[in-house]
Amino acid sequence: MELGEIRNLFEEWKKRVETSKDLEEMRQTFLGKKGYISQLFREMKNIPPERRREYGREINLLREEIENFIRQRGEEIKERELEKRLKAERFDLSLPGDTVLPLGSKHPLSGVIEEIVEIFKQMGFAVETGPEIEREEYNFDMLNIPKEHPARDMQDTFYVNREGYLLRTHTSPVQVRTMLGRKPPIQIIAPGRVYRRDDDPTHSPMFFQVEGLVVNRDVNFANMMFVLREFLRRFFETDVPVRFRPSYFPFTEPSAEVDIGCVICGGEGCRVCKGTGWLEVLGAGMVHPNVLSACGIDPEEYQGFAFGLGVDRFAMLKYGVDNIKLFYENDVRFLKQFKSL
Ligand code: FA5
Repeated sequence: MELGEIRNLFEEWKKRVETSKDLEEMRQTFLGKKGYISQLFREMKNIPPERRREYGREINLLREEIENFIRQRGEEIKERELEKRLKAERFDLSLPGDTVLPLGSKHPLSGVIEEIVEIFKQMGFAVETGPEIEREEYNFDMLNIPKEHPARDMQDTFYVNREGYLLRTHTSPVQVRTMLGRKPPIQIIAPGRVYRRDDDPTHSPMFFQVEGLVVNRDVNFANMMFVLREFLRRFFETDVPVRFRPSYFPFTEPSAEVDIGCVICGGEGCRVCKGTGWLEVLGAGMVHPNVLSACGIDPEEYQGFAFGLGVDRFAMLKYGVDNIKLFYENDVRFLKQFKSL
């Protein structure tokens, strides 16, 4: 074939190259080993020697032109094809992946503890903590419960394998630790786990309490009633019926137990409130002078009130749960219901 014909062919190809496949075909046809350009070079021997130089130059020019065209069109095609692919394969980064890991949720008791702590913080209380393996002295003796005193039987205790230590039966030893550690004014709460040999639908061997302690000059029982009523109103977000019953704790005098109207049955009487319509949710009272003295605080100068509430009971009432065990069995079907916490 003549150079002129090949140039014409090139012009025709130029018009119809659309894809990178076409372009590759074109490259083979013109620039490949058996392509037109090689053929033209092979014809060289049939060209009269005086024309060869000129002939060679022309072929090279044509080859360069073809190479340039292929490079340029190649880039265009690549860009167009990429754009097309990106359009077709749009990634939606907001779609969930194939293997969505199940998302956990906050345990209802954790949620309730956080809520209780938040309410007391808003009322000016600071947060304290104490150990779960506690000194017997702090759990009992310094709280005005001497050894052999029948009051120790009120809280059936788990003892540990070390003389003088036990699993704390209430959060009240944090009162002792706080008073030993600093001088009044004191206004603290202490959330934490406690342990007792108890087991029924409203009693668990391990449960949660939040202790409260206020010590200052001129603190009285009415202050305590106000704080507790206000807390209950904020926690249940309604004016729940509250009653203060005279009671006995060795570490407070006078003492009270606080009940709220059973929200499970609306006060009609059910399994949870044992038919009474009321549920005991906390113990409270004025800190006994013996306790203040044992902790180095002069009872003539200072008074205090204290309270201890059962977190599990609060959670049961808030969410209408009729068996405390549900909080500890980790049944996902139960826990899932508290996803919004
Ligand atoms: C006490 O533990 C006192 N330390 C509370 C206190 C503190 C009184 C400061 C005065 C001053 P009580 O044993 O009543 O008191 O327990 C307090 C609350 O814990 C109860 O009202 C109840 O709501 C909850 N509670 C008691 N035993 C269990 C249990 N086994 N399971 C779940 N909740 C319980």
